[in-house]
Amino acid sequence: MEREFVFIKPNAVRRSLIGEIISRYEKKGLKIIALKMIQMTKTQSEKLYKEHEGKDFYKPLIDFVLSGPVLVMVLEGERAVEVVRHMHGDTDPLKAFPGSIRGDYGLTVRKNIVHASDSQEKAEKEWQIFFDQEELLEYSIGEENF
Ligand code: IDP
Ligand code: MG
Repeated sequence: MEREFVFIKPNAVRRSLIGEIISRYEKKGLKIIALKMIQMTKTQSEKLYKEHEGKDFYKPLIDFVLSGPVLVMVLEGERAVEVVRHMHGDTDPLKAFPGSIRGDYGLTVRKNIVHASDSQEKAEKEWQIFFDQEELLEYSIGEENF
């Protein structure tokens, strides 16, 4: 089983898309093992986007993710990293296929609705920015049915 770190970006929260997005993960068979709504801190955002420091879109991206509450979560499932990134679609909502979350709800690259870590290693690092180990819960969703 893999774990994937995801967050729903502030514009999606403001647009009342939380339920719609979470519902897709549930229906797909991914298990939500941690979830909370937070106002991200500057320190957390800089840790999360460290790889993009110095790029032209970095500062506006940080300002954007701090512009309002976000939902951070950890999803668990077979091949969760690849599955979630596939469900999210291309970073640019224009290139993301209809049917993907960004393809259906996104319009611009910066405000592309959702974030997901791009590897298992990154997922482990990224959830630790927002959660303590004991916040990740163990329970069954009848995984044998998926
Ligand atoms: P990802 O979110 O699909 O993994 P990354 O390349 O890691 O994409 O970029 C992180 C975030 O930075 C993107 O989700 C997007 O919001 C923003 N971003 C990436 N490239 C650009 C750009 O060229 N212009 C504006 N924002 C960008
Ligand atoms: Mg990325």
